[in-house]
Amino acid sequence: MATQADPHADAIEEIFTTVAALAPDIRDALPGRRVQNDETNPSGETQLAADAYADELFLDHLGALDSVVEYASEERTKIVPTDGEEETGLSVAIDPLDGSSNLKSNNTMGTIVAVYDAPLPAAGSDLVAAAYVLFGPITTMITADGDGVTEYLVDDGVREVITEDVQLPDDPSVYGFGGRVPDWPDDFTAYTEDIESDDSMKLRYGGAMIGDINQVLIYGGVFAYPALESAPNGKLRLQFEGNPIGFIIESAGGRSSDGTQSLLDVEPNDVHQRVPVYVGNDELIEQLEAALD
Ligand code: FDP
Repeated sequence: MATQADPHADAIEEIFTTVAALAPDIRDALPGRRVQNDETNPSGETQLAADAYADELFLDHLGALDSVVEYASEERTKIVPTDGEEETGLSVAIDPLDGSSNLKSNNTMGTIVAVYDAPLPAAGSDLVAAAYVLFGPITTMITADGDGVTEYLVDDGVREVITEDVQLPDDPSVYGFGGRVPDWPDDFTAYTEDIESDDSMKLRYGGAMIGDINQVLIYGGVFAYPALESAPNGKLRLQFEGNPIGFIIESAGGRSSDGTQSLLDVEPNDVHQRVPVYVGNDELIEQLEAALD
């Protein structure tokens, strides 16, 4: 995994500060933007007015930073070159509103940010930082900069540290698996039955990856959006979801996998490519890779 290179420390801080500062704007914009746009996103999913609004807002603000040379978003087809410093600039890939189908039912959603020291599409090993904002009952932000994972409260757009050096607890207790159960491959189904038969584990699935990931980070456990019979690469996207979440979970002492290798080792070939995502406590992902072998 990449570690934070000193030359990028200020740039990473500037990107994190910008993302946190926009959180109140995003939250304030949600009530009037729960309706569907006439558009679909590049993955063919229905786009809400809130998705499009958040994407424009992040492009305007992150694209204006000297430290950013490329902006890519789950909501737009093409990578946008920005006016940052060619020599030192970083590439930002963002899921502006992960889990936005939860907006209608007023459940958790979030923003995911991946910061790569390479042109997009980039490998997880090119990540220098990743973060997410969680719009739950309160707004929190998790950051990983190669030097540890930190949880913040975001109050009025400003970060206040809640927990430094966040680590997955050693005694995992939650699991959440996406996709329709009849669409799961048999080997994955067998794995889920093993997890379910462990009476220390509880099902917690909210349908917004970022909320489900945060539970794994706080309580320990396993999250999967698996390869499906109908979609062997699953649903989630490598640049915007798999890589940054893999980076954060591995930075917090856990493990990530696409079924056979770390998500951070998956070869990038397209900015919107999908990847099966399995993350959680080390032993649970080891058990999963053995089950899928
Ligand atoms: P959404 O479509 O609401 O944006 O990546 C997209 C995502 O949500 C994830 O946040 C979530 O884990 C997954 O899709 C949910 O998919 P299912 O509806 O298939 O459960």
